[in-house]
Amino acid sequence: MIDWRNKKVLVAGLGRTGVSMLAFLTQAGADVAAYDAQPDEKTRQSVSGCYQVDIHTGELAAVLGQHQYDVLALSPGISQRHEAIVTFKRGGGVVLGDMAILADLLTDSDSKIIAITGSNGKTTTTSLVGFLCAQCGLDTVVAGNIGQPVLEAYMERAGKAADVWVLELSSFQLETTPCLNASAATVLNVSEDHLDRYDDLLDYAHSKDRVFRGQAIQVLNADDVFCRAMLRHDRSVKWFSLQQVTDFWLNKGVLCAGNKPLLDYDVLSLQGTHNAANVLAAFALCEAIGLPRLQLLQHVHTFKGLPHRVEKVAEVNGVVFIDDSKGTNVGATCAALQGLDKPIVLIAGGQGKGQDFTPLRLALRDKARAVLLIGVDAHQLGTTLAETTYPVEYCDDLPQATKRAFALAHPGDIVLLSPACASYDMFKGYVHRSEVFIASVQQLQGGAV
Ligand code: UMA
Ligand code: ADP
Repeated sequence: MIDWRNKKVLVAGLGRTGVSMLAFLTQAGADVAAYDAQPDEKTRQSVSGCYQVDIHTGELAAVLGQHQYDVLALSPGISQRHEAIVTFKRGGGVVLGDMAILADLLTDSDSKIIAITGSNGKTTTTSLVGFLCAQCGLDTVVAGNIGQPVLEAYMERAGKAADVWVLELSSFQLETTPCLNASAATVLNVSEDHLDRYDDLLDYAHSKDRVFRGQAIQVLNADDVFCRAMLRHDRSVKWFSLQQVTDFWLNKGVLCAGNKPLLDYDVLSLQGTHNAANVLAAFALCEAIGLPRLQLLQHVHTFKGLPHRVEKVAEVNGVVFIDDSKGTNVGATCAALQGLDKPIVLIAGGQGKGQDFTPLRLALRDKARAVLLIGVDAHQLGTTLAETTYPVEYCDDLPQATKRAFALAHPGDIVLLSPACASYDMFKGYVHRSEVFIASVQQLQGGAV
């Protein structure tokens, strides 16, 4: 385990992750300083009040250049391809994130780690796996990209070991994790996301593949070409699929394990075939750490899906409104469209993150009643959807788009908010975007929600 005493560490980024690293590292005896490009006043005050550390701001290059740090403890929001960080590493500096620090802390413990990444379905699968582990009687911690930073969760336990850590990891977190050494790990799927931080899709997929470093049992999606390529021949593997006979697969609406039917998918509260893939992956991960199948089958029935993910929020004059504000990339929106079998008025747009929107053309074909576009990259999306058979219109904001969607929808249609984009150009986040959508639906004439 790392001895942090007398290590000179710069914690970069003072969001939730940075503050948790600061708290842990000061407690572990490191000589810590903090950096944030633009810390807000509240953070500045609470950090200097609680930890008595120097807070550097401005250019990271200048901060790293002026002081001799051994370790840069990096928040996921800061790319380690930052020139200053590349120079720091070249000079022998070590860059670690909170996941790497946790992995080090758990090195000699009996706690298991289940690690979940992928472009879409991470939070749903992480919640389901956490739920199943807890229902099966394991002392379970669910943390990571899902919300609570892992070191915050670790310190909350005050030294009490957990049976299992169920971790959601983003590609950013994996970049700063040399070896997680999970017991079981999955990459659920790979489709375009965060291309503003990667050279291309392959580069992004490589960062996801890091989740398998160590000895983890691999849970792999047989339907995804990138995931198939992640197979390590020296490992135990469990495959899942929506199309082909594998360890866990969907056969005409029935979840199966090899040639054994397990249960009908439509008895679960989850919507859409993409969520069937998440359930299959969750079974595979739980079985990989030894949970009994009978117990998993018993408990999966009581799992409710998560809000803002293909969630029906209202029906007004026969038009159903579905909130998929968490559909923040093209793959997610395509999956949401594929899982719904009514004519759809789609509301999309926001920050495109450098994605190629072309797959939406196919997903919308024969399904779209109309598409309404909002946000900073609306025109880029609109250009991709040019010369399609359905109307594509631009709206100033989400309330206007919702109103227009209702006007264009026929009774029996669905109005789907699934933006395929990040929300930060117009909203505080995807939850705020949902709130504005739901409030706009409530404004509609006769809108009993
Ligand atoms: N900052 C800089 N320089 C920069 C960028 C940011 O100094 O170049 C500073 C900001 O001023 C801010 C701080 O860094 O004060 C924010 O740090 P952060 O962006 O790493 O955010 P955290 O609050 O630590 O939250 C992070 C994850 N955020 C990101 O990856 C962007 C959260 O995932 C995660 O829940 C949390 O750690 C706990 O693990 C959010 C997310 O959007 C939900 N994730 C992306 C996704 O799911 O697609 C990857
Ligand atoms: P993440 O945490 O990876 O963003 P979520 O579970 O929050 O994933 O789901 C986000 C969106 O991704 C959902 O609203 C849905 O549109 C889509 N989605 C969920 N699971 C899958 C999957 N297995 N494959 C493709 N798309 C999915």
